[in-house]
Amino acid sequence: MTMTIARRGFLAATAMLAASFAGFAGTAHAQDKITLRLSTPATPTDQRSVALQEVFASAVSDFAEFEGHWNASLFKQGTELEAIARGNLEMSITSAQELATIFPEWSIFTAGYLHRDAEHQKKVFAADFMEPMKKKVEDELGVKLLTVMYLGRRQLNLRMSKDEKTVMTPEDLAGVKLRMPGTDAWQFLGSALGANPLPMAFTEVYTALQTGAIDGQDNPLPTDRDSKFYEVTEQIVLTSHLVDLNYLAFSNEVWDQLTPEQQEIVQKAADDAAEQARQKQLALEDELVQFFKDQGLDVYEPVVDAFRAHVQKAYLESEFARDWPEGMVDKINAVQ
Ligand code: KDO
Repeated sequence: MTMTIARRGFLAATAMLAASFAGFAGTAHAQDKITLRLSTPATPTDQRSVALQEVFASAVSDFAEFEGHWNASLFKQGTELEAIARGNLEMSITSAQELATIFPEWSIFTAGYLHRDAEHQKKVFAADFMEPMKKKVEDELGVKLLTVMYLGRRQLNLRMSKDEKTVMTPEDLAGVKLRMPGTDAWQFLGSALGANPLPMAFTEVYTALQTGAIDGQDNPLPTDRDSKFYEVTEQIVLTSHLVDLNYLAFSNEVWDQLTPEQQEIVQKAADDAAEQARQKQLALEDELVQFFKDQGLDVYEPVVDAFRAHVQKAYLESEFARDWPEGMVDKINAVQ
């Protein structure tokens, strides 16, 4: 069942009419619930999706029906924020890169080697200095960022064998066609790493690796396993170039129609789901190196300091950095 807030009154009235014609009353309970449709390119087995289905859906079930639309089956990757703003969608798992297409200051969180780890990411999101940035997204886009979801440390994953191509420094990536998701901020990260970035939607990556349309892609290890990229690649280079995150985005219009108690439940459900997913992603990141080795892939560390220096220099000298709020990098670094 698909029901947006705007259509709720109409549908509830229709349901009541149908019930009275059928000669019984009080059967419209399911229709009274708000439907919370979430659209994401993530698979249903991604730990963030699992936590939303297991934790979030049940916590809000007294007054809302959570409907997850995975594999970009409802909206294409990158179009979800606009869909929420227009009242066509209630929730998404958005990224700083997507937010940066509308609010350039969010590109600060697209910079490589900025967040130190999952805990740092969580504390930064909760910091006071984030309030004006979150408020602007609410006021100007009508999107509430409920919580931060840990995606994991992004690693390079290439089709070529290590014998064909060993990657130790950014120079070794010269000429490598590296798929990055489709926004400027993502493309910039690809070039900052030393590669030739190529924009492509997440749902097309497996086939592109299989056919050789691209030489590689970058994602955290849990995603590489979940989307079976290991079946069509030969090596993983542990650059850890981005401690990646997503934000659980929620329609402000829907939020405003919830009671304060319901808002509290939704907020807690979001935080609890994010925490479950965070812990599972972290555990998977530890376990999966061996899994990929068992699948016959080479998994190794490059000279991470060389990547860090190259990437940080590229960002600090970039156009992006001009849009970052004054002193924000220092504030982020100071969060312990
Ligand atoms: C991807 O397209 O590589 C990416 O990892 C980008 C993230 O911001 C996020 O959208 C993610 O895909 C999807 O949730 C699929 O896991």
